[in-house]
Amino acid sequence: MKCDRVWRDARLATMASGLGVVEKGVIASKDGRILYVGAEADAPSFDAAETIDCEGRWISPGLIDCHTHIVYGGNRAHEFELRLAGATYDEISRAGGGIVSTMRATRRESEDQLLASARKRIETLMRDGVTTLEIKSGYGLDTESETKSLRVARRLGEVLPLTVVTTFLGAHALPPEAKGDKDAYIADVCDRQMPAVAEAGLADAVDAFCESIAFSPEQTARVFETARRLDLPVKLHAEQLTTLGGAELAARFGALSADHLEHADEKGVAALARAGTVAVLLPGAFYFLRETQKPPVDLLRRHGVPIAISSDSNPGTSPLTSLLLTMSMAATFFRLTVDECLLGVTRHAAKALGRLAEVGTLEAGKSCDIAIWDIERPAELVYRIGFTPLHARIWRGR
Ligand code: DI6
Ligand code: FE
Repeated sequence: MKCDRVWRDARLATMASGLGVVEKGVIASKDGRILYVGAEADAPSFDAAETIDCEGRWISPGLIDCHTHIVYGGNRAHEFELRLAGATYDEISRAGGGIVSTMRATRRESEDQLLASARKRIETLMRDGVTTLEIKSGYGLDTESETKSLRVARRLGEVLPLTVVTTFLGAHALPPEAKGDKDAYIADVCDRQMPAVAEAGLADAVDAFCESIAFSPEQTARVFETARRLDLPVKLHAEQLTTLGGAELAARFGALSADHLEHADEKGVAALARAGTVAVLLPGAFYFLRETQKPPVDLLRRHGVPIAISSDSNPGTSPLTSLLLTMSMAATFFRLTVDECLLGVTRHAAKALGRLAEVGTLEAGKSCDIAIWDIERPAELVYRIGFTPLHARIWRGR
């Protein structure tokens, strides 16, 4: 069988069902896609331009970080100091800090500046084996700055060797010029921002922050109806701080994912299960905000909702740029198993992005995005804190 590259003598975690382990496995790639994956004993003979001996190392699908706000201006280290001195996230937001302070910095910076700072953070994620990354807007909060942020996200996907999936999050917070009128701002999101974003092909999905401190379920539904008209799939920041019915709302619109979910109840979880919506858990925000309410992992398991986990990389509530550390947090705080953590950054994360046909498992026909690890057992990927055992990261066969 003619192909470009062969990785042999590997232990595969294909993630095709559970970990999907194959001992003495082999992967062959052609034109950036997986041509063959499976046991060496069953493999055809390959005529490869290059053969790599993995010496028994583990190979997993390239990791997928399916929820980030990684393009932004400035940072919020000063607010962190205020919080250490006793201020709460809420108090800081109401005093003009929080998301709005990042909005000011993001509006001020040029595309090149935003690109340069995001690039460093993404390169850090890539050292953990990340090959697919979702990036949300939501720090521009007007047409000009939202499209600017999404253009930067698209450019990052062109200049870096990884796949970038973009999400329009205009309904993230209220900008000061809206003067407290949330309905008028949502009208701007629906009538101007989202059509401009869709027209320019800048977003692969639409998200909103449905929360007492952000937008109501009714306002979120308006955003989703507009997305539906523009043929864009939706996802939702739901039930992070309070139970508002965001999970059911997301399910009603057939959302790809509902994210956070610390305060989701059984009705919400059952609705996600029926809709096939992925639950994305974000332990970095839980850690950084010192939350105590954990997401309802047992309910999610019982109802068979696929669980993804993600860094939520953002300057205010999760300044986190390691997906391996995110897995460790998901295991330690939320008691996810090793298999659940690994599924959460591969197969289920791909599903949360609507990309499972393309990435997320080692299967013939998919993009040849793989991570090769210097480990003895998969648990090492979850167990270590602040160490990356990545041996090599392959994106589209290279
Ligand atoms: N939920 C969050 O935790 C972040 N955004 C969101 O919708 C907060 C982002 C920030 O504080 O900058
Ligand atoms: Fe988020």
